[in-house]
Amino acid sequence: MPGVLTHCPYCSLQCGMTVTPRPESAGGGHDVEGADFPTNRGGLCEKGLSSTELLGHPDRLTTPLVRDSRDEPFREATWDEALDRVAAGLTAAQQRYGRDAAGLFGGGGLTNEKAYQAGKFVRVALRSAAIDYNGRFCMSSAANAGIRAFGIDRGMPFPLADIARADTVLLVGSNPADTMPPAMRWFAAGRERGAQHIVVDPRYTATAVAADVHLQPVPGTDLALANGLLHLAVKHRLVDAAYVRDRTTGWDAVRRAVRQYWPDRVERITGVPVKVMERTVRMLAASRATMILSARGAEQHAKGSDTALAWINLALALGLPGRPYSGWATVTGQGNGQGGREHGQKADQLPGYRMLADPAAREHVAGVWGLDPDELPQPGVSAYEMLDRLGTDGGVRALMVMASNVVVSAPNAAHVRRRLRDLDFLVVSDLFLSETAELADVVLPCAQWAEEEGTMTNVEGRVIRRRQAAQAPEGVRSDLAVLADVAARLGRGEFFSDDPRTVFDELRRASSGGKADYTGISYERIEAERGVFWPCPDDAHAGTPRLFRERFATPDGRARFHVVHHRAAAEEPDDEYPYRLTTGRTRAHYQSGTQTRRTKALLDAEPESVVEIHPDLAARLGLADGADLQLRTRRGSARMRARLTTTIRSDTVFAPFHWGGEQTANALTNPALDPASRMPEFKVCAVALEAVPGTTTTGEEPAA
Ligand SMILES: Nc1nc2c(c(=O)[nH]1)N[C@H]1C(S)=C(S)[C@@H](COP(=O)(O)OP(=O)(O)OC[C@H]3O[C@@H](n4cnc5c(=O)[nH]c(N)nc54)[C@H](O)[C@@H]3O)O[C@H]1N2
Ligand SMILES: Nc1nc2c(c(=O)[nH]1)N[C@H]1C(S)=C(S)[C@@H](COP(=O)(O)OP(=O)(O)OC[C@H]3O[C@@H](n4cnc5c(=O)[nH]c(N)nc54)[C@H](O)[C@@H]3O)O[C@H]1N2
Ligand code: SF4
Ligand SMILES: [Mo]
Repeated sequence: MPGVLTHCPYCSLQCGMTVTPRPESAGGGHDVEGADFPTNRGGLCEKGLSSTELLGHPDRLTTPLVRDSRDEPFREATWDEALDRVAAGLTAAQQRYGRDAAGLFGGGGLTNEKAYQAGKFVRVALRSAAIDYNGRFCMSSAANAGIRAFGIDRGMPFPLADIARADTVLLVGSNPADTMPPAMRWFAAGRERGAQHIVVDPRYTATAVAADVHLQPVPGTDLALANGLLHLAVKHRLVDAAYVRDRTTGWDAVRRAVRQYWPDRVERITGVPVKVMERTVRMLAASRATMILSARGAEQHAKGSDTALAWINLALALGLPGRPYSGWATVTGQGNGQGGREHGQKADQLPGYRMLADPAAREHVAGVWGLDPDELPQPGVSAYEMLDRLGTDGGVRALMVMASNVVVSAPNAAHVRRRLRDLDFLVVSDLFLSETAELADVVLPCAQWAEEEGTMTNVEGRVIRRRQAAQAPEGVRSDLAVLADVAARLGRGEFFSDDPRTVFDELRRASSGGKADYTGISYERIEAERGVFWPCPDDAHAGTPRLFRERFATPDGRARFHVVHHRAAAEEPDDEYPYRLTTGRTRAHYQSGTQTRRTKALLDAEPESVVEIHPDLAARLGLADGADLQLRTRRGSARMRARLTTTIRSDTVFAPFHWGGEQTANALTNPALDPASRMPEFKVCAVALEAVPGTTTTGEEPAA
């Protein structure tokens, strides 16, 4: 049987890959090979290369699991019984506490079709306001900033390959060498042409190693840094006055505001030397093609959206957005992180990036759905707020979790676990018994990426086809069918289909005229054109690889400056919790680790959670390399092995969040939310560190 061209199950690069079944005589299973797709050009990282191991994995769930009470073990059930229980659980909560007592928590890994169906299911089948998703923990700050400044949220307003054509690239809080390894080819190609790269990260990451300049700020100070760079741009007359005049509004107020960010002050806040800031701003202004790329390091803060706006201000003042091989972009994370935020999984949103509170949007989407607009609920609350209120007055009592492992990945995870336990009813759809699924009343085994059809929208805004390349095991079903079947049990079956193409065609109509317009994108076109970039408002439209050439998506076509000011992190170090903790990713593991901790090569590469700590700090604590470290914050504690490394600031430790149990980094993190985006402060909190007695320490007494 020939191989099938599909895409990786993991990150937003959505590398093209060919999946080929191995003959039974060779033991069965599937081979995987990088395909010559425009983003990865044959490259795959170790996660993509090992992804087919999950298809026939022995831990795979292949039958629904149910139980009558949480103290009992699960027992296997038929799909009919499981789905009856789901419908009954959701209905009982709604009858007792009102419609909004049943809800859904979705994921940015779901296909466009599933994300769309999930949003519609909650609004139409449950008629509830209670839906949000893990993208709130990922892209919400950058999305909020993009909408406010440019009038639209497409993470990258240009194709990935444009990176190779930029003369200067600044990455702030982005580590693609580990988080999107095949994308590094475009950076490397730029550097071969003589491009200069700058990395802003509290760690000297693999990405920073490959760059020319590394700025190593205190976590949570990127906003001050951006304002400081803009101050210097004004001082040295590097602002593009003609661009500011012709293409933007709001500059004067920003120019005045950044006067307070004189270099010495910014050095004191950020720890970045004035000389390095001077060099950076001159590099950014000197080239004709300059990009500023943002990611989670800058955005996952209680001031993440203002921080993104500060870097956008800098980009606008230098005249970058809309210029060839220039601009500001945010590097989306999850497989369908972009599409997942366009079709109604977000509490305040309808398909096509329409807003639920907007009467015209309600009217259009209700029309496509065949409903009266008044039947649609109003916006609900954001992801962490929903989790924080589970099982309480006014909160959700019966929850469906689809494609997220919140017990590991949500902030303040021990609290989230308690809240999940307080639910009347929890149903989790997953491929494996994740830490969250372990708490459920009903577990639904779902099909995975290579076993079904659908579309994804990659990091560039290119809509691509995920093709079926393997047979799903007997007993598993697609989320699309699950939602349609539960809707039918709720008496709303006529509104739902379980066929991806049918759902996608409806999504196209629902998106028509919206910001994320998919009207002209069909499965056939995606096939023929190797993906189509949205917006694509009709069949004759070529799609839009590059935005902002002529105008921005604001009513007057101009980009908007915003006055934004530095403020301290929600929690700063003190006597009791003297250090800063930041969190993020390692190369081998993906997110909550449900998939990659079950993959042999990846587990061998990184068998446990390791916290990075500077040797100077380790010496103060009497800690040797490899020692067990207890980390404590106001929320909880976690235990991880220490790795001594000079690549991190000596006042900060870094922990990955890929692990559960006592290694759960999110037991530590601060759920302080950004007021505009409702993003939690994953990237900085105050932490206390102690060597676990009896493990490998230096034997020295810790310094007083
Ligand atoms: N291997 C792997 N790849 C992945 C994923 C994965 O789980 N594993 N997940 C995917 C997803 S969903 C996402 S969202 C992307 C995320 O991709 P990235 O944003 O590249 O990943 P992170 O490791 O979360 O954060 C990036 C960097 O931010 C730095 N940082 C921490 N605090 C600060 C700060 O205050 N300021 C600045 N400037 N930097 C800071 C960290 O040291 C880290 O190196 O990766 C995607 N790719
Ligand atoms: N401390 C800290 N916490 C973080 C972050 C951080 O940087 N630091 N980053 C945040 C970010 S950016 C993100 S994106 C989140 C991600 O965190 P999660 O939302 O937990 O993401 P995953 O681990 O990808 O969870 C996906 C789950 O769904 C399952 N799954 C995969 N495909 C499907 C499918 O098609 N259907 C169904 N039903 N299930 C499926 C997988 O097996 C897995 O259990 O974590 C956030 N949490
Ligand atoms: S970079 Fe992302 S999409 Fe590409 S193979 Fe690795 S995990 Fe998969
Ligand atoms: Mo993410």
